[in-house]
Order: sequence, then C-alpha cells, then structure tokens
Amino acid sequence: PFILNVLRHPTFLGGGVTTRFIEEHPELMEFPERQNRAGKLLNYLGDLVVNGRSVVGATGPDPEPVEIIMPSTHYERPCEEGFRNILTRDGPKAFAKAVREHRGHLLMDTTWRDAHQSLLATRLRTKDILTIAPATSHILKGLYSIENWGGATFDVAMRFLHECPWERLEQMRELVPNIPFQMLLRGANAVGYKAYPDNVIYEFCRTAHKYGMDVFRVFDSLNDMENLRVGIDAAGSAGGVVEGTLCYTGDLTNPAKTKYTLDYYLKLAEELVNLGSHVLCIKDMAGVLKPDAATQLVSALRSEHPDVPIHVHTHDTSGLSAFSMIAALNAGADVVDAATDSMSGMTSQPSMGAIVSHFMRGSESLCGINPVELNELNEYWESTRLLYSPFESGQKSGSADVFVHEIPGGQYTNLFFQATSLGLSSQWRSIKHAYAAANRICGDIVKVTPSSKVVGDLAQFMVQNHLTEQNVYDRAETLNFPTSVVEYFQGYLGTPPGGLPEPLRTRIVKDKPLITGRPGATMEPLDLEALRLDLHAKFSPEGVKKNPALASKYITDKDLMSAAMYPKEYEDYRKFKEQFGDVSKLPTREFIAPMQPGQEVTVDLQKGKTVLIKYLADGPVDKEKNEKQVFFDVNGVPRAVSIKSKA
Ligand code: 3PY
Ligand code: ZN
Repeated sequence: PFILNVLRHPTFLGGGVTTRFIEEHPELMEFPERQNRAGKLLNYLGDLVVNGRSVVGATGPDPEPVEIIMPSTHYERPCEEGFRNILTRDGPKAFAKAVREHRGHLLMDTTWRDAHQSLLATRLRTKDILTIAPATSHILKGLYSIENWGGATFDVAMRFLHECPWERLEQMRELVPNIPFQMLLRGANAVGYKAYPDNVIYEFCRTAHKYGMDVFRVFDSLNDMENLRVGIDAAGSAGGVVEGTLCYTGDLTNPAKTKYTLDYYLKLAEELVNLGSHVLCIKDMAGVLKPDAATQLVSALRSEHPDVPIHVHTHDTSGLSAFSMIAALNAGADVVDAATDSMSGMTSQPSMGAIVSHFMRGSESLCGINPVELNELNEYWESTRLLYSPFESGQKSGSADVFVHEIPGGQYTNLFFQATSLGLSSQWRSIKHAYAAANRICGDIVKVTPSSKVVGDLAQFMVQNHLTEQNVYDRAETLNFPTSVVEYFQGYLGTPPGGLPEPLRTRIVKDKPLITGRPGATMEPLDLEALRLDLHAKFSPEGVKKNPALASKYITDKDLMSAAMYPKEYEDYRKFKEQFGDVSKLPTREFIAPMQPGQEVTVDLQKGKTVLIKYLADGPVDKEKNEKQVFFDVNGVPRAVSIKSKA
C-alpha cells in the first residue's frame, strides 16, 4: 500500500519529488484499514455459538423470535416541525420563553434513556432506536424534548453494547432534527460516578452540544451547589439549554420531616436560577413526590419564578406518578416526563398514553400529541421490548414502600434483581430495610447516582455482615466499610445539606485525608493532547500510529471524551471492535443469543452493502488448542472461523 500511495500522490504525479518527499507527506504512511467487517462479525457470532452470550451480560432466557410491529405510515424523511427550530434559530433563552408561553402541556419522552435504564439495565441498542426514529420525529413533534443520552447510557453503550455513545447521538440527530434532545449530566461527575477535572466537564459538554445535544439536565447527587455550579456553567457555555435541577427527597407533606422543606427547595431553586439555569427541574429520582407535594412545590416555584419554565421528573415505583405529574401540570409546571406506555410504569416513568389521554378534550389534545399515533409507537416498543427479555428484572408490581426506603428507580431494579436472583425471598426485604438505615447513617441524604451507590453499598454491606444500624455506629472504627462509603465520608462526592455527620465521619475516615470544598476544585486539568497521543499510539492504524502529527485525524474529540470519562471501558471497547467489528450492525436477537444451525441474519454493513450470514454448524473441539471451528455461509460463500473455547 505504501508504494501505491506514493504512485498516486499528486506531488509524485506532478514530478516534484524531492528526497524529503516522504518526510513532508506523512499521509503516505496511511494505509486503508483492511476491510474484513463481515469476517469480524463471524468471530462475534461464532463466539456466541461456542461460549454462549456472556459477552453482553444478559441473564434471563434467550429472546423468542419477535415480529416487530411498525407504525402504519412509513416516514421517508424526518419531520421538520418542532421546538428545536426555535432553539437553533434563537438560542436557549428564546427557547425557554417559547416554552413558558406555550399554551397546553408539554412532555419529555424518556423511552430512549431513563425508561430502559430503569427497566432493562440500560441495554437498549442504537439500532432499535434508529428503526423507530423517523416515525418518532413525526408523531412526537409536539414534545418539549426526547431524553436520549447521558446518565448510565454512556458507559453501558461501551461496556456492554460495544457501541460508541457519540455515534448513537449523531445518528439519532440525523433522523430526528426537529425535537430537542436532552441528556442527564451528573454535575461535576458528568456521566461518571466521581468528580472529573473541570476541563473535562467543560470539554465534555462542548462536545455533546457539538454533536447534537440540546438540553442538559444538570443535577448533583447531594444537591451540592458547588458541584452544580460547574455543571451548569459547562452546559451553558457550551451553548446548551440548562435545566438546573433540584433533587427531591423526603416528603413535603409531612410536617414531622424538617430537613427537606419547602424553604429548602425554594432556596435551592433561587440559586439555580441565579447561576443561569434556563429551566428549573424537579428531579424525583425515586418517585416519592406525592401529588399534594407536587402541587405545593410547583405552585411555590411558579409564583417565585414566573418566567422560568418548570420541568418535573419522576418514577412510577409506587404507582402514584401519573397522578403526581398531572398535579404538577395543573399547578403550573410546563413540562413533565413520561415514557411510551409499554416502557412505562414500575421503576420507569408514568405512561405517556395515560397522561395524553387525561388531557384530551374531545378530539383536542392539550399535550399536542395524537393518542392514536402515539399508540403506534407504543406497539413498536411493546414488540421490541420482547427482544430484551434477558434484561428484565423480574419485578412484577409497583410498591409503595418506596416512600420509606427512597431507592431511586434505576437502582431499585438493579438491587431487586441482585437480591431476588440469590433465590432468598427475604433478601430483598432486608436490603430495603438496610437501605433506609444506611440513608440515616449517611445523614439522610439525596440518593441518586453516585450518592445512591454509597447508600446501596452500605446497605449491602450491612446485610452481608448482619449489621444493625446500631452496630454500625458502635463498631464504626473497626468495620471494613466499602471504599465508596469511606470516600463519601472523606468528602469525595461533596457536602450534603447539614454536612457529613459527625462523630461518625471521623470514626470512619480515621487518618485518611478529608476533602474540603468541591472535590474537583483541587484536581489538575487532564492533559487531553497527551491522552490523544497515547490513544493514537495504541489504536490508530499500524501505518500511522508512530506519526504523532496524524493523531488528531484518527483520535477525534469524541474518542478523547470517551477515554477521559471511562479510560478502561474505552480501551476495551476499541479492542473489542478490532476483534469483532461493529456489532451495533447486528439485529438485537443475534447480538444477544447464539444463532441456531440453519438460521440466517441480514446485516447492513453500510448503505448499499448488505451481507446475508447463515450459521451452518460447529465442529468438534480441538483439544490441543481448546478451539472450535464454526461454519457459516456468507452471501453464499462458505466461511469458517476458529473460536477459542472459554469453557
Ligand atoms: C443517573 O444518574 O443515571 C440517573 O438516572 C439518576 O436518576
Ligand atoms: Zn430518573
């Protein structure tokens, strides 16, 4: 390829070759990557046949064959009408103003983010989103936004789906140009579980906005204003709409609860608005915002901030959430969150169909969404969800004890699954009790990623070690607490309202350092150019990786941000892709479960390049090499791959 590159080079063709020709033209060392995309996918499919589907972390039974139900209208092109036009034309302030002035109720659809994070362990694949994206662009053109990125979707995309989260964002953007996209940003923790240096947070928001993100819901897991400030400033200076967020916990309607009062929330909201939030968000991550509390809180915020849109988020864990969202809208909230019916309920958001139906006045839809068309999206998701059966948690109903333990939606499903899969029916009950106790031990805090992980880890530690709440206090100095708990007490997540509880703090932390002030404030900036060179040397094509001048051509700002957030996961993702190719192209069933002999799958490798892969059979184990041959037929041509057995 090098000789070919030289022969094709314009300078060479023009006869202007000097002895420094090669040095002056590093691109001569760039060789096209060997295209063996179908072959790599055979490695993946073969690996599933030989080793089962452990690669994707699925646990339930294999999905049955499913007939995917598509909407009755085929939409060739995306819709052009929607709130995003105001945003791109006139910016976030004009967008906020239009939202305030809008007559009728607005919704955000969480199906592409929180709903599957809460119900299906965040495993929804890009392919299944893109299939329904054109129809969504039309049917949901009246939405305030679609929540489709951030939260846990970023790391799960790389870790388990072997997809690039940025490609997902760009592809969704292409198919849905008209509806604002919304992401969940964990303040100074971005889309991670810990604080990052400030330059990473700013660069992350800038990159997200550049590739299509519009609205940034910025929260902090302790409602710590210093952490919030960084996230809000980063999202705002990136050009995004900032939803400054107060995380709701406790119970406003209970006069005996004196920590998280109306005054507490009003003060928080005031600060969020002063920091430059375009929209105020009430984030009820556990689903404990009762209808009367929603009315009180929204009414008070509405009268204090008449010009600021209010957006309310909840989870349906108790079963009350649609009622609460209707109460919020009636009290003057501009937007509430809901999910496609078949992806709603329990630990997910309330059903969009239910809320839209509630607000029908004859044939007029006060939410701006046609319920008949909406149901067509619901049918798509109802059938598509069946493909994800291995990731279902097994939870069968909602439960009002969430008002006691306050476990947030996504974590609830996770803990439920872990507890019940042990086969001990009492385990789940113990975890819920311990979670409430762990919350008190931590100082009665807001529980949401990552503070919810601290409380969850402490709860599990207590259950495993048969510790009561009193035991923890009595033996704090000698217990070997999980790292997350110790770091929380050191101050690594920030400061909860009322401070970290003493004397427990001192007794747990002992001689470890205490973090005062914002954890990220003392971090050195991450040297992004050094990171780029490092990734270039590791992952760029052989012919160019030794030439640092070509680093930015091969390692993009998107790659950099993935690696800055999740260094190990990013590297694993790249190595996986080198070995197995772009598995995001596989249909979900074949991605999750081994093919059966005779089964065929069509894969669109790129526009106009489709391969038909048929799995034929696997051979005997080669005992010496611990390998198996797996036989396929690709577009009619027999192919065999050798797969190492992990047994
Ligand atoms: C997340 O941080 O991922 C959440 O969904 C919090 O509610
Ligand atoms: Zn949520």
